[in-house]
Amino acid sequence: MNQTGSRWKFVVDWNTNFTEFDSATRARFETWCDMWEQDSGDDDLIMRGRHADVAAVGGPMHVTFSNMSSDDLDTELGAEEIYFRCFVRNKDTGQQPSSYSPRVQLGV
Ligand SMILES: [Ca+2]
Ligand SMILES: [Ca+2]
Repeated sequence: MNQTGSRWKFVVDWNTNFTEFDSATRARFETWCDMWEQDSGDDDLIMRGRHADVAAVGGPMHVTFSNMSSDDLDTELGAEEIYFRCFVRNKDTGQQPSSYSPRVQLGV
């Protein structure tokens, strides 16, 4: 994560894992990460990530959210608790397990 003036850039490094069954069935998969801000009630969805088709081989993924403005990130008074939720969706079955990043606190 870095900041230039009121512009922010976030890089999400995560990993995908597939079973031998996933690979063997030649199912089609897509991945994406959404950016959220945590609240005590409903969290704020800051930005949806782009979907990308992937093969069922697994490995490290890098997703970049660049040129985010402080206004986009500012959902409340005080610090913002930003996290990412990343998905792998089986386009044939519709199953979409997901995982959450740690939260980072920002003053925007
Ligand atoms: Ca919050
Ligand atoms: Ca909020």
